[in-house]
Amino acid sequence: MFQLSLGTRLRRSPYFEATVADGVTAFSTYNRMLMPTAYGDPMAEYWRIIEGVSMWDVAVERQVEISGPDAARLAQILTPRNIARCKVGQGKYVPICNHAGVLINDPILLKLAEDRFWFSIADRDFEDFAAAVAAERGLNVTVFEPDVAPLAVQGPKAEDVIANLFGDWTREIRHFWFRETSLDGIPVVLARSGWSKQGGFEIYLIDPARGGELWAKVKEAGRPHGIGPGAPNQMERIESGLLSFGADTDRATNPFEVRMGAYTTRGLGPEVIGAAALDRIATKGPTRHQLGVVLEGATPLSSNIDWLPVRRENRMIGSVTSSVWSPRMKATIGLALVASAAAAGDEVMVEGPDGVVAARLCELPFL
Ligand code: THG
Repeated sequence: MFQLSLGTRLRRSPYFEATVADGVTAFSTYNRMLMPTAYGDPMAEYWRIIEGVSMWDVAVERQVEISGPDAARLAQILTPRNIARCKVGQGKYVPICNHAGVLINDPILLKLAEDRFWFSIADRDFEDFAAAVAAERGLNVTVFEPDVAPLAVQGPKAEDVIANLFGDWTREIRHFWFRETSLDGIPVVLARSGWSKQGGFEIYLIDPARGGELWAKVKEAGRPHGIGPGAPNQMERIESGLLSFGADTDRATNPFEVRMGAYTTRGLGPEVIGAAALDRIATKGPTRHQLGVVLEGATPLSSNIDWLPVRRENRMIGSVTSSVWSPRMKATIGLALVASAAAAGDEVMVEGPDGVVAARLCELPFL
């Protein structure tokens, strides 16, 4: 059809050559980097995540590091979730909001030391925002993007692969917790995390010169478990109800609308960006919410590049923001951002690229 023009603005991952050697067939862009999205066999890639183990180049999940005497204070200013009790070695899923309470990122926060944090960000610039806030508030911190490159190992057999590589102590790591360690001298941060609900780890590579080496080691350790290359998977993540920031959110989405209300804290006070706005929204109640949608008929929708209008009794009530064929549900399913009055069980019509399709709203996750 057409090609993506490469250039120095579009950064490559330390695993780039390895993914090309392993047959990558498609890339997307994310945080101004190339992100592998497919290796030519979508069903094999899906079932490896569900039943086996898959390895993903997710170097696009960039780290924004905040360190220095005021680092903890700035980290709390930047997220409306109370992180006072976050321990060194612990990660937390934290919304980032603007002053109006609109979601502008949904990173995982890693507390590396009392005065050192990483925000592992979604596809939206954050470094300049964090640095500007630090300067405006007169805080004594350093804000920068270290060249750290996560490699995800996901699926029910991921734990065995990681234990084989790093040792059995890794089986005790709790969800979102991590440890700084090394693999044959390659410095990494090892975390139990990842954008699937099938279990797994993320190996944050700290020396970008050693991407090929790390990729080869994971591949070798995974061989007995049938590991293969993959990527953040639309089928699995929609079945599991995981949010894709920027795909399922728009320029007005607040955390309550996309099931992130539980990751916000009331009454954090005026220093925290967006906290007062979220307190007000919580009192009034959000105007939209996110539900699942199951489409009738066995035909997958042919396009996923636009939000699809959703109508109930001929009135527009919202949009399907992402949709996909679900191999386990044997139906086309999607995430819908709809008016708060719409509820699970409601019959709706979705305006797909090939015509209008009947559908029913449901609770999330699907599986
Ligand atoms: N890994 C790393 N960084 C990332 C992502 C990642 N940064 C961007 C993006 N992905 C962040 N988004 C998410 C969204 C959801 C989850 C993780 C990252 C997630 N959610 C669970 C859920 O919603 O059920 C659990 C949340 C919880 O229990 O706190 O795991 O993938 N490094």
